[in-house]
Amino acid sequence: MSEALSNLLREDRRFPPPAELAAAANVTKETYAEADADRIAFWEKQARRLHWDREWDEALDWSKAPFAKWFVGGRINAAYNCLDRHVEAGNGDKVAYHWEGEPGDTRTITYADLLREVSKAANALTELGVRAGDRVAIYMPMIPETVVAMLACARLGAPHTVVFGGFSASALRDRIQDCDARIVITSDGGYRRGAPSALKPQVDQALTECPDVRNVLVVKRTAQDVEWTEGRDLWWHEVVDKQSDQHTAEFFDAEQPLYVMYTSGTTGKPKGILHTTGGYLTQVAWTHWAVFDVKPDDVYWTAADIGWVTGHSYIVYGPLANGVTSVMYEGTPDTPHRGRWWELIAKYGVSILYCAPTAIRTFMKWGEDIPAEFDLSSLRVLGSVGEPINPEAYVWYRTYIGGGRTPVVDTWWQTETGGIMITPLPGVAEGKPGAAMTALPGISAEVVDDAGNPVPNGAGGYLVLTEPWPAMLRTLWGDDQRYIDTYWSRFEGRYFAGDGAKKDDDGDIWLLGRVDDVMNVSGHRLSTTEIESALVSHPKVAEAAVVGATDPTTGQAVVAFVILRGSAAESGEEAAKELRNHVASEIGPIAKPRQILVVEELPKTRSGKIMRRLLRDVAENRELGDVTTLTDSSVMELIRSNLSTPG
Ligand code: 6R9
Repeated sequence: MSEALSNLLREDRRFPPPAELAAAANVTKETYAEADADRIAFWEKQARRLHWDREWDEALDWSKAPFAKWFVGGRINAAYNCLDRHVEAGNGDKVAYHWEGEPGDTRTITYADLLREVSKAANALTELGVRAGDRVAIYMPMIPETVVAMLACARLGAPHTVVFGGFSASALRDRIQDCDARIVITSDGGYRRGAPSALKPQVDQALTECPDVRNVLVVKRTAQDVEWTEGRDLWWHEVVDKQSDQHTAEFFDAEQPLYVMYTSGTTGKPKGILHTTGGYLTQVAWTHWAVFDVKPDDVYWTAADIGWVTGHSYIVYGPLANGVTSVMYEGTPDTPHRGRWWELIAKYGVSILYCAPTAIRTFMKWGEDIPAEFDLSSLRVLGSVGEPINPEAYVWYRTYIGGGRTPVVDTWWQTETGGIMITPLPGVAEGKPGAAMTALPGISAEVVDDAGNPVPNGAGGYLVLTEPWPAMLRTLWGDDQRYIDTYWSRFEGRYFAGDGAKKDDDGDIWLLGRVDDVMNVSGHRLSTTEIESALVSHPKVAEAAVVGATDPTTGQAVVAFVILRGSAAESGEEAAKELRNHVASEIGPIAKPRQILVVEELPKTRSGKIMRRLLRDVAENRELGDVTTLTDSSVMELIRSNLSTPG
């Protein structure tokens, strides 16, 4: 950690905010002082940017900490705030989404269109028996119906759980079972890399073990053949299109569950992060407006999947709550050519782009000549999310995409935090490549040592959040104890984020990656334990250890060390191939190990814990660290001598 950091801190390039942007910025330096003076009053003011049917009696009830209630007694509807109020204010003709399919088909959807579609879908879900509090699983490609389905659920007070379309049937099954969803919304498939890819077969497979699912609503996107279970499966267009496009939103308690989003933890079982309505919407709406300095004429694009929290907060809820025009793109950045993103920016006049460092590093690899062919002069703010952005990628992004003009906001947050927490503000901060800088107004962060004491400037430790915030997770679905244990037990009274961090000499925060057994591959969180359990579920595998090794493109890459069972050990190369596919089918292609190293033993401490730190050294080809706590240090020699095994 310290080595990585001292390299980072040698970075001394600085980028002051453009004068014009700073002069008209939504948020200024004074906002920090205002929030410092009264944090709760600050958030109340931001909550009033939304429409409440009834205002709250108390802004924060923290009496049962760490279980928070925000805007107690307030009544609100998220979909009403995202749609109806803009239409009622006369902005129904404003474009909500410029949607672009991968094959090049397009749809322009105004706020009025979206309200009509969401109303129809809400009526259809009601007809299917969905009531407030019921969970609905959504397993979809990046098409407008995904947003429609989410908002229809929100309108009815039925929490959605969106499962990333790249996840496998068994991952889908686990999530449906964990939150006991009775309705699944999916599509026949979507377009990826120039071809239709199927989703319905995974749903069919998952549902063989989810007997309580009553109905599957299927959007026709690719028109590929699908298996059909009569009585259970229904075409979206047959059920939704015939409905009335009028629907009156009901207002719910501010703490009505809005969604459950599953994310990897340090054990094999994914955690169902629960977000509720009033506080969540307040923070995502305000942060979207403040961090990206969003103005009424902006064209905003979060290039992420809706199946991740970034998509929930900054493709759907934040931009819609602010009545902004967004771009939504279905496919991959290199289909049909490597300039697709830049072509879209030029076509729609995108002014704000928000994406992940892994994408930026891929574009760097493809070369700056590609973006140079397109007119990117509409861009005025760039954002980064998902993992630490290395200074080279930051500077490349600013230079070749932002034309050297645009601030880059490096936004730190998590599925659990719901919205952005630590970031520079584009009209205020002097950008430092690689630093997430400071907690937003109204947010309290600290870097602490092992004993929980704040570290001085220039030192590293663990990132904690010291005060509750509006969009914080309320609990883990069905597991209050795990919520307390995971986040609130490491440091008394403070939220433990699981990230290492450092304060530089100015007191600005630099994020240094996870300190637990969670990997970050292309901005996606994967649990080492989850992949290990997938590997050992294969009959050929005796034992497995997985580490995240630094990777120039994906940030980290999955490297697995496996011990094969007796007779399987002879065919290492073949087994490695089989195991990579096995992991893909158990968890999803994103979890596929980059490398599988077949070994005869794994390094363990005396208490039997696998020493992943040493394995990471091997995977990254570094000198070995201290091995004295190993039961048998010759194990490492064995591992090294086996490194030639192809993966
Ligand atoms: C929004 C999102 C959360 C984890 C988080 C951290 C890493 C996210 C970062 C960052 C450094 C940033 N992370 N943004 N690390 N700088 N700007 O990514 O949520 O999928 O839950 O991941 O991602 O390690 O703890 P999620």
